[in-house]
Amino acid sequence: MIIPHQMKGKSVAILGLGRSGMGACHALLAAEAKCYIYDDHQIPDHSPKGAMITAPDAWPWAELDALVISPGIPTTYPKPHPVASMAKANGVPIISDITLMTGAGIKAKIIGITGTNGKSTTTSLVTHLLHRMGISAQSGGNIGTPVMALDDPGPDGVIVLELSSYQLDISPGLKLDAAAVLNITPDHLDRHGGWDGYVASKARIADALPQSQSLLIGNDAGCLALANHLSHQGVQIDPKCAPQTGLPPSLRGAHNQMNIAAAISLLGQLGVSAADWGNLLSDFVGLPHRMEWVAHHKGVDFINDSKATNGVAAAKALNSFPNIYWIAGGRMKDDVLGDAINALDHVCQAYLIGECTDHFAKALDGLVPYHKSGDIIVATRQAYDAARHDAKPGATVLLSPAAASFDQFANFEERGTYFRDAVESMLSQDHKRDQAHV
Ligand code: UMA
Repeated sequence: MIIPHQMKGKSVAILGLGRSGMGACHALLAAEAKCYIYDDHQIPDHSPKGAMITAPDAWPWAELDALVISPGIPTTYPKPHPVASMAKANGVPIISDITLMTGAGIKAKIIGITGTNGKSTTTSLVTHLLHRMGISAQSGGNIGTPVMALDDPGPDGVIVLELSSYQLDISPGLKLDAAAVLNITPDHLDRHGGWDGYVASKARIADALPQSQSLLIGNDAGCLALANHLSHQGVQIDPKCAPQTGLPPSLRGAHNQMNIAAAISLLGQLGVSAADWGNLLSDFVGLPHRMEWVAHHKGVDFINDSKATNGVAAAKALNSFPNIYWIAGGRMKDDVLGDAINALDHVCQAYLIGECTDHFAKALDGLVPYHKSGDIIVATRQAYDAARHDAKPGATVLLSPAAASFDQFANFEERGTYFRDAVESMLSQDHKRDQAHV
């Protein structure tokens, strides 16, 4: 755990008792700060020893030194949470767990990675490369581990942070040694008051760098728009610095070239280099639900890309495999299939699931054959049978929904796990049937 000794004796309120709020609470208590904590939806049965669970109306606002707010709670758009408004009215700074962490005198170098897509993969890539080179490294932030739960790996080590736009908006005082913005496409616009606000949030990462360090930026239109908001010089990431061969399946596709190039460039900014990056990357396992290889059976690969909750992300997977039997659908985004509509060249047939089935069917009409499958189990069976029947080289049953999961699942993780289970159970049923016929 990182202990924010700078907060010793201070009074801090915490709103939101999820991963980041609870992480901040434990760390603040260890630093001997006074903690007032609250959650609108889930108050824990046992509060951490020494913390006071009190409704914000009863907080001693005049005494508070900071409000630590969870990144999912709006402070501005679409409208500020009432407690954020109370903090502003009382002149109490709104901060995140990340502000606490970077103010804690960490000895390790800190890398920050943001962007609309690819943040988690790039964060994992940097961490993987550091480990493979024998350098002590930890990753946290939006990737899942709350930052206060990390341990400082010391002056020879590195902390790799995945930073969301939500986190960048509430992390004054953030300090980084190197940083990258991978790409920017419309997402979370309601939370940022529109496109300009979203880009401005991403630009905040530059303010965390020392003057001597350039911000690494991607090469899409969003990153070009970012240049207008930057306090620092931006340097474009060169995808050519990524190795082309020896990469595992989870690192296929042009988007992964960018992620790898960003990882190598970030390490370069810390003075870390390697003679053979390809060799170091060859055993990178990849992240669950992001072009995750699930199985290979009778000439067909199964890939779980449940994390692709929008058309931009799905287009990347659609461009990465040769003959695709595509499972898509869920709760539709505003741009329907978005970029995915321009990435259908490798799609043999589509299998539509969830709420947006009719809208996706209309968009695909005349472009690729589609089936209204309804749910993942039916879609997986239909896609596999068609792939076996067609027997094309590199046939891939790909779940890359281009839509949110909330119509049928709690989140994209649950959807991806359901797909994995559907594949496993289908292949095991087929195996039993084949055995019975022998
Ligand atoms: N809550 C309130 N009032 C509200 C809203 C929420 O009290 O009005 C409470 C909830 O009841 C909950 C708590 O706030 O108990 C916060 O829950 P949370 O899930 O929002 O936050 P954490 O568990 O702290 O998770 C956060 C990040 N969540 C968000 O940004 C929404 C996690 O990113 C991150 O991994 C974690 O901190 C550790 O750093 C997740 C995410 O969905 C992956 N990020 C978004 C994305 O990637 O698109 C930005």
